[in-house]
Amino acid sequence: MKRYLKYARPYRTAFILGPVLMIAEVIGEIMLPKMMSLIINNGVAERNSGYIISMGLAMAFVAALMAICGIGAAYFSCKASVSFTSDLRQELFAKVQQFSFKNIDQFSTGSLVTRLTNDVQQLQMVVMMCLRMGLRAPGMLLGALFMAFIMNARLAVIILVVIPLLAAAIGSIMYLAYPRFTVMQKKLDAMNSGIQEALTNVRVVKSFVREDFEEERFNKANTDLQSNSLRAMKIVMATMPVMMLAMNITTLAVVWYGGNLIIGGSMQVGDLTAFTTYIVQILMSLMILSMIFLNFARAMASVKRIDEVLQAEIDLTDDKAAYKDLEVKEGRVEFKDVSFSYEDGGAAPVLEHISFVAEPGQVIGIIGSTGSGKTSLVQMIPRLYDASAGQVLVDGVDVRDYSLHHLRNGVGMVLQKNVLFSGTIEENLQWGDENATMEEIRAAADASQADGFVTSFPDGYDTDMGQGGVNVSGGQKQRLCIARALLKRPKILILDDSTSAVDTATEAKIRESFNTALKDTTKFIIAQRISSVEEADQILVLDDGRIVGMGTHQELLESCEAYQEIYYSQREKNEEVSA
Ligand code: TTP
Ligand code: MG
Repeated sequence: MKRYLKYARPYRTAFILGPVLMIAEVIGEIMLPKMMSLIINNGVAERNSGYIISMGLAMAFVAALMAICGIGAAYFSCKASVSFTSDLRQELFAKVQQFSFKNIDQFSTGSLVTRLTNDVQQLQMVVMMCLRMGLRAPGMLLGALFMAFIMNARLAVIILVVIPLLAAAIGSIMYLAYPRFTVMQKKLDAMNSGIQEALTNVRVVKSFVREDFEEERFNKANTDLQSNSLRAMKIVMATMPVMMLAMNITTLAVVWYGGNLIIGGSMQVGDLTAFTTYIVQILMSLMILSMIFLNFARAMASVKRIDEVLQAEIDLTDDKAAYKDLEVKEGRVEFKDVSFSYEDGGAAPVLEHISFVAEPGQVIGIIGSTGSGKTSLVQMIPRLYDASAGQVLVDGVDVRDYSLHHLRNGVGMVLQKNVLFSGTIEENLQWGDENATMEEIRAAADASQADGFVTSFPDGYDTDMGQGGVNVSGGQKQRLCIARALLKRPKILILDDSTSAVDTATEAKIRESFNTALKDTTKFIIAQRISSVEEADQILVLDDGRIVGMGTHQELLESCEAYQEIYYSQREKNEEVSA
């Protein structure tokens, strides 16, 4: 709860004014029936029209004041709750941005989206409700109860019988509703994840003609959400009629018993009118209270989910970094007996006992069958994941001793699953360096063999990228991603299968330009084709998470069986093609 006060603090004026104005409105609401009874008793019964007019004017004045207070209360409650949750959302977003890959793996993206939108919305609704009615309902309840007892204590006893019964009903409704709302939010997560996956991958869905399958899958998630929402809503639906029934029965009892009192001469007609109004007010406020509680139960389920995000421990931070100001200068990379698995203490490790040294300016080729751990290995250099055992050193310093900012600034990485963002090509390349001049951008694009096709576009570097960079080919996209990484002028450059969609001739040109443009940068090149790594200073051959060969192309050809296998299988294929 304390954590949330922080978000409320900047808007405390609104948080206070809303309920205060609301109380003013409630006081008026309690006064009106009493004034009405005075008009009936003193004005109508005594045929005193002067009294009726003056009291009537007073009532109109109170009503007008109430309206003004009501508008003010609504305005401030709205302002308070909307601003409060907007800040909360901002903080949640910032937190998610800090998440490590591991954190994001734990929540699904769809679930994070639901938490930042729907769950926050639920909280906003309940905060607004509490501000507008949280005080109004109990205030009206107590006020009306007080007035009813003053008017006629014997009659008011009827209400005392009804209240505990209703309270018990409300209690059991809440008890039943909370777990159902929790389930409902989970189903909403599942549905959102489904939508998100199908929409982001709509091209794959279409190319496999899986629309029907996806629709069926969505239908399942959607129906699941529907039935679970209904299960939760059923309880909410039941509340209203039960309360109405209680209200009507109580009113009848009051009118019947009060009628007898009037006939017996111990009560005035005006009092009974006011009394029935108070009864309605009391039961109404109970009904509102039950609604607040219900929504509260629902919001609590959401708050718990928001909390999970806010409280998520970011397992990869630079809090303990010993040299926060240190920058990567040389680009020397050393792995010292590194082992790694994606889950703590999980099944078979993905990498085992990896040790090697990459000297500044060297080209390190990494080759190995799919799933052998190439991507996992290089991800540890910019600390996208941390080693489970052993050490990764950059310039002789453990990567965990750098600030993430400086470490990642020193390492340029072109991911295997790379993406461009919506915006122009120029804007996308500027991710590497936001102050890059047009000349620098063109130089980088030239080195990655992208300048040629970019300038052939009618709009050149101003060409708008579709969402995810859909309007360039796979190979063009890879070349733009390399240019983006080059603009960072990194000390260490990692290309994870980044030229797989580029033809061999163009790829050779890219490698050539690296030799001149990035002479001092340590380059890691992961590839499937031997030709991509042939000229490397050192080639690591990975198999099932272990290094099974290390050396130059010639050395490996002579000594490494796994390497020979890859080499000859690719040569055979080439000969088949040329034959
Ligand atoms: P990778 O390191 O992705 O293997 P790779 O890069 O050599 O394969 P490819 O040539 O196809 O790109 O995977 C090694 C193992 O780790 C594999 O069993 C899958 C697993 N893995 C995860 O569990 N989570 C992840 O995020 C990744 C990238 C891999
Ligand atoms: Mg890979």
